[in-house]
Amino acid sequence: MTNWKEIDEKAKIWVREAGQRIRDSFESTLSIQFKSNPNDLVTNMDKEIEQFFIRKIQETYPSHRILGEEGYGHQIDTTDGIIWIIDPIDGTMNFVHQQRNFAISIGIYENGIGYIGLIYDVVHDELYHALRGEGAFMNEIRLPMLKQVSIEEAILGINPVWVTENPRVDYELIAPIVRKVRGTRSYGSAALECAYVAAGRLDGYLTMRLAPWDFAAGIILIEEVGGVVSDINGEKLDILSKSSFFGGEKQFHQQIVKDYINK
Ligand code: 2AM
Ligand code: CA
Ligand code: CA
Ligand code: CA
Repeated sequence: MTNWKEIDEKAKIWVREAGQRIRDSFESTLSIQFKSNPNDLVTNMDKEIEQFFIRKIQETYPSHRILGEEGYGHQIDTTDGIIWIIDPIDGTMNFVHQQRNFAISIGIYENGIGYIGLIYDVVHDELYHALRGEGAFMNEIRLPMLKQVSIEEAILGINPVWVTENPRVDYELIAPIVRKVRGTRSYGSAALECAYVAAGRLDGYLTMRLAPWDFAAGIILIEEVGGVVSDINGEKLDILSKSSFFGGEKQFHQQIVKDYINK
């Protein structure tokens, strides 16, 4: 039997320690590089923090595997065993430009089932965390179950790029949703947006392009407060694949998928 409580305690200590390292780094000069294009940034801190987690995990749990955005973990193509899915800094552009609105995101899965979700808002020292079956918390405060919300009363997290011409989705599909909801917000960190859904600050978060490390923790948090997570078509997410993502309050989620996507 896996001792999830023990893993959870260790993971929280490491996340807070990593957060301290990031806060300390604000004093020093960042080294910034481009990845796939000039808007796709990575810094020395993204890499250092991922390597920090890999060292901790391998020292303590040598049989666990690690999937990290920056590629220092393992090559993973099956969900067997325990896998830590890590985004060392989610919202790197915010980290570079704003020194806020970014998070450390860690989801821990066993045989494809999510057990632990941690999203740490480093600057605000707010740790959103969930343990399968035990509920979700922000620091020590338990997050209440989500309350039913209609489309007209909902706030949706969405990047405006999805209502412009783009290769991933017909924007005429998305624009009516944006027009119908009470309001939209875009924070630039998928993990934080998922945490905000779990905390009831957003009623949903919709995006056409995410990777496993962006949503691995968020799925667990949202589900622990009764929310629903799927791809844009309402289909189950594959935890090892990039895809579209839609997480939110159950009634809101169902209504959007039925009336606007699969109409
Ligand atoms: P990152 O900062 O870890 O790269 C910004 O809207 C959000 O999308 C962030 O969570 C960002 O994560 C993520 N993101 C940025 N580029 C992406 C890409 N090419 N594919 C998927 N997600 C991306
Ligand atoms: Ca990135
Ligand atoms: Ca990310
Ligand atoms: Ca990242």
